Amino acid sequence: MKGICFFIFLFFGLHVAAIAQYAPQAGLPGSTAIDATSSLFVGWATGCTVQRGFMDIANPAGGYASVGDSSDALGMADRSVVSLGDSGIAVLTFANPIINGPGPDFAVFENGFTNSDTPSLAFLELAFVEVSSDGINYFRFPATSLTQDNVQIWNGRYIDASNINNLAGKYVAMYGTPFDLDELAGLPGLDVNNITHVRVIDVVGSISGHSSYDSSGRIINDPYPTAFASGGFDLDAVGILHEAHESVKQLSKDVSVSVYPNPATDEIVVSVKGNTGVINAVLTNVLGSVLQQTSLNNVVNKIAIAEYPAGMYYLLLSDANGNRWTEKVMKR
Ligand SMILES: [Ca+2]
Ligand SMILES: [Ca+2]
Ligand SMILES: [Ca+2]
Repeated sequence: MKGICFFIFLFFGLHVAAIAQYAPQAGLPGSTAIDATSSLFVGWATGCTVQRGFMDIANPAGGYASVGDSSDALGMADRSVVSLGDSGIAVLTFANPIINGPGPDFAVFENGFTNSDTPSLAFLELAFVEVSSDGINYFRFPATSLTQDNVQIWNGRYIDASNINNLAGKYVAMYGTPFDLDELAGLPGLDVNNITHVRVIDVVGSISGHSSYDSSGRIINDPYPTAFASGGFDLDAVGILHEAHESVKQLSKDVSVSVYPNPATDEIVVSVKGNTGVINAVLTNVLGSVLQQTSLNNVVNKIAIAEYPAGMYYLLLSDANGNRWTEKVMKR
């Protein structure tokens, strides 16, 4: 009998674990939602391009989503949105790269709303989130949707945020859904300490045809069809929690140089404005041993540092007129 009880306990224990719950909707204990007015935010997206999707991907003749424009995704969250439509895409850029600090590093805002009767449920439109450190190669946060896929979400049906992980739109308006770059650390081709682009891709949400899938191959069920001008994911804002310190200095009267990110992992970027000649760059370790010497001929120059051990380095810049500048750079 004792053995059977243990077996039953084990069975149900495992069953509960199998329907693992994530953080609940904003305002509930344990939620990871970040209020738009939080002092944790150090910046907001400064650039956005949008590729709209159809209002209904199954009926292209109906036309594209059209509410708002890309400028609605810039600056602090404010409930002004750009609607992406089914499978629509937004690419966000930033004044300074996003880096992987402790905990979440940026948050995405949509305009969902809670069910007034049941605060754990909300009308949510979801989107995949991807990041890039070169604007070419994008890496997706592994998304999870444990919402049932038997009954299409739409009129009178809401989503429980505790079934959703790593999908933008998990939290209601003015509450950011957080993303932690640590989850993507170590992927070849991605420098989590130099994220220059965030890409948001609408989840279609249909459970039959044109479906979008989570990282485990489950159908993601979210409101479908949304065949109106504000269809699909409504992007309000992307807030930065950890950004690279960018050091901008005047090398001479005419020439300014900025070095970022700092700390850096794979490469240091040196951008030169107003340059009228070649700038010489020397990278040394703390003992002054020269590791690299290069001429910076471009507006944006990259110095590879992946092969060096973590620690402090010096970047010495000089021009033909004898102007000199030294920057301390931390390698992670
Ligand atoms: Ca982080
Ligand atoms: Ca959708
Ligand atoms: Ca906005």
